[in-house]
Amino acid sequence: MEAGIIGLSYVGKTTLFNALTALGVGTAAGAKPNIGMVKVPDPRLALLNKFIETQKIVPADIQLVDVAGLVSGSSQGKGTGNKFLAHLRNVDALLHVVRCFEDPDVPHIHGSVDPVRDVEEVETELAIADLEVVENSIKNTERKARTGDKEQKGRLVLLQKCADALGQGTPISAAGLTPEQLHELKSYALLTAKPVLYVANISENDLSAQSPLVKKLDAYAAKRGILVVSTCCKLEAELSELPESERGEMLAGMGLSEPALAVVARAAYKVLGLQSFFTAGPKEIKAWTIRIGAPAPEAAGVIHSDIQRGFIRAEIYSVSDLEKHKTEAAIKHAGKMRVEGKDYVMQDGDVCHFLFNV
Ligand SMILES: Nc1nc2c(ncn2[C@@H]2O[C@H](COP(=O)(O)OP(=O)(O)O)[C@@H](O)[C@H]2O)c(=O)[nH]1
Ligand SMILES: [Mg+2]
Repeated sequence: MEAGIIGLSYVGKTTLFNALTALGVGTAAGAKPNIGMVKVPDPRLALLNKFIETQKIVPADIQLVDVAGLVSGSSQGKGTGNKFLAHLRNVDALLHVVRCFEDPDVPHIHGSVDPVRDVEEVETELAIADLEVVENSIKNTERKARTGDKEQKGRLVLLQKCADALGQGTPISAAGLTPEQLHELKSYALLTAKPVLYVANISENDLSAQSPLVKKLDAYAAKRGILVVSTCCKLEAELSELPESERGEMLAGMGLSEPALAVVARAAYKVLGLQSFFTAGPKEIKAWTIRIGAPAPEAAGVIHSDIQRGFIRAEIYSVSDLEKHKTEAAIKHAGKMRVEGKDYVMQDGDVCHFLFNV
């Protein structure tokens, strides 16, 4: 999975990137994006390892892309242009960092902190960038549709609908399109069609996220059905620089039970409709990512296309079965090892052995 970090300048995007990746990159905004991999924390991996000895543990990973701040009006030719948005076209989800902290030492491009104004400004810029893509595609499609091509004519109607929505500042994700239409638009990689998660960057003096600024953002997000995760990026970035053994103490001092990475990763999975399943054996215990609702062969295909192609059946148990019975043999003995076929819909936390034949 790949996630892109967006927001205005000086809101804490690169600080969040550092908090999540522990890469400690400089915060000067360059032309090139910062790219880093993060391992998705999942306590179930260690739990599996309590009962199954293995050589290595492999968590799922997310690739993070951190770009420069959006410049207002630049997409209409003012300023330098939001060209760097191209780096975000292929991400699966957007983490929209919204500044909710006051700090006289950190300038705000508008001279005051106002999360809702900022969010609307960024979303307008994304809509404008998408509108440009859609308008160019309309021109191309019109040319093709003139030959009487039915498919192109249908496409033209769809693109026009997108242009109308974007022109009113409505993101594609809220334009009332059917899943089929959204699928048809995939190749245009529209930014406002991507799932979004707001990351409220809260002040180190407001770790319980109770300031009026956060509440304002929460209310706005609730109206739009968007999930908000609150985190103090600055403290989290400092936390990520500590040796693992000292992090627990700092977290406790902040009144938190887990670092931002765990919270953000979980929320990103939720927003994207994703879940995890595991494979566990003497060579490795590994977490894999699939969409909620995926049938067993699709899960097999995440491991290898051959396993999907030659799928026969899967033997499946849950992490809690292992906790209760301690070994796979005991799970089988207790009749809890399930044999599932092609139509089985995968459940979060399934531990699988796939049987296949190619
Ligand atoms: N006080 C405070 N400062 C922060 C916080 N998060 C980021 N900053 C500071 O804000 C400035 C801009 O942060 P940066 O991550 O570079 O913002 P970006 O332009 O969005 O990438 C830096 O000096 C950070 O140290 C925070 O939670 N509290
Ligand atoms: Mg930055």
